[in-house]
Formats: sequence, C-alpha cells, structure tokens
Amino acid sequence: MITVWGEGRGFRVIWLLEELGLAYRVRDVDLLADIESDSEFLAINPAAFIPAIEDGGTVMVESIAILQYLVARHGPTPLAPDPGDPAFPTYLQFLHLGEAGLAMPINIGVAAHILAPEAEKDNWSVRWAVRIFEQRMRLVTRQLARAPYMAGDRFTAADISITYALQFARRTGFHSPDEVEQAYIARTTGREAYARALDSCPGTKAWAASVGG
Ligand SMILES: N[C@@H](CCC(=O)N[C@@H](CS)C(=O)NCC(=O)O)C(=O)O
Repeated sequence: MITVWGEGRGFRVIWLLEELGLAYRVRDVDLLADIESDSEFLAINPAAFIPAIEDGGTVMVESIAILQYLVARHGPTPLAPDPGDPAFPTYLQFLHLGEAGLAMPINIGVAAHILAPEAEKDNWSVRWAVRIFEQRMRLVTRQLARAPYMAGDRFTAADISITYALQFARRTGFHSPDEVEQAYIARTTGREAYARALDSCPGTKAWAASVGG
C-alpha cells in the first residue's frame, strides 16, 4: 500500500495512482498548521514540503520525480511512452515543464499573496514569476495547436503534470485559461480517474468547488 503525504501537488500523484489502479492511502499534512510539530511527517520529509510518498521501503519527494518513479516501477503503462517511442522526448519535456516552468513560478506569487506583508504583495519578483509562467505557456499553446494532449494523441502523465499547473494558476488567480486551454482541461479532467482522485482529496475538492472548478 502506497502512502501519499499531503494533497497540494500530491493530487498529481493520487491522480496517477488512480489511473494505474494502485492501492494507496492519503496522510493529510496541514501546511497552514504548525508543520514543525508534525514529527511523523518531518521524519519522512525534513524539508517540510508536500507531497511525499512511501512505497514499501522507498520514500520520495518531488511530485514529478514521484510520477516518473511510479510509471517506471509499476508500469509499463500507456501513461508513459517508452524511450524508443517518438512521443518520448515531448512527453518528458511537458512532464517537467508542468512543475519547473509553470507551477513553481506560481508558488512565488501564491507565497507573496498569502504570506507577505501588504506592501510587499505586489512586487517585482511576483510580476516576473507570472511573466515566466505566461512565456512558458507558449509551449503548451503550440502543442495544443498540434495535438489534443501534451505527448500527442493520447493522455499521459505529462497531462497530469500540466493540468495540475493550469488549475493551480487559475485557482490562485494568476492565469485565465483561454478557450483552447479550457477545452484541454475539460478533456483531461473528464477522466474517471480524475473524479476518483478528487474524491480522495477533500481539501482539493473543496478548494476547486470554492473557485468554480
Ligand atoms: N517541486 C515540488 C514543489 C512542492 C511544493 O511547492 N509544495 C507545496 C504545496 S503543493 C508546499 O509544500 N509548500 C510549502 C513549502 O514549500 O514550504 C514538487 O513538485 O513536489
């Protein structure tokens, strides 16, 4: 039984676990509470961010690395093209772009909006981070003009990565998806595994409902 520590980007992991049909449990981690007193979690991830997983004796952090681990360890699966597949480079690129190029810059804006003193909320770094996000999105826009999914004609783990980033940016008010992006999100989130993942993540489900999806 795989344990997923924390929702947030843990949603990516849970969605993939649902797609793969693997058994898991979610251990809630409350980032807004006193995380330094959650000694059980700190023993898993002393750096105190989510998500983390435990799979047998394996403990891992970094949501994209966890996705790569799960498809490699518990695959093969059509959710991850083989290295010999022509779709593999594009798959890998968008798998990582979803975090490194899109979700991570949004963290800067979210942290400032939630935590920074009033006078520092709208600052150069936040504007820079949002600009980075929008520039990187040009790659997603170009891909969606070519194909329905990030790796081509079929849904893969790269779509889990990118969809999460788009929803994160939209729900936090940093990005308004255009019609093409909205249609893409509808395609990826129309999957049964997505609905099951949302049912496993009450915090994410409530957040999504509060901001209209
Ligand atoms: N690159 C990391 C980012 C992890 C991350 O930023 N997690 C957020 C919640 S989704 C978090 O724990 N924020 C609190 C912190 O970083 O202290 C990943 O993809 O797992």
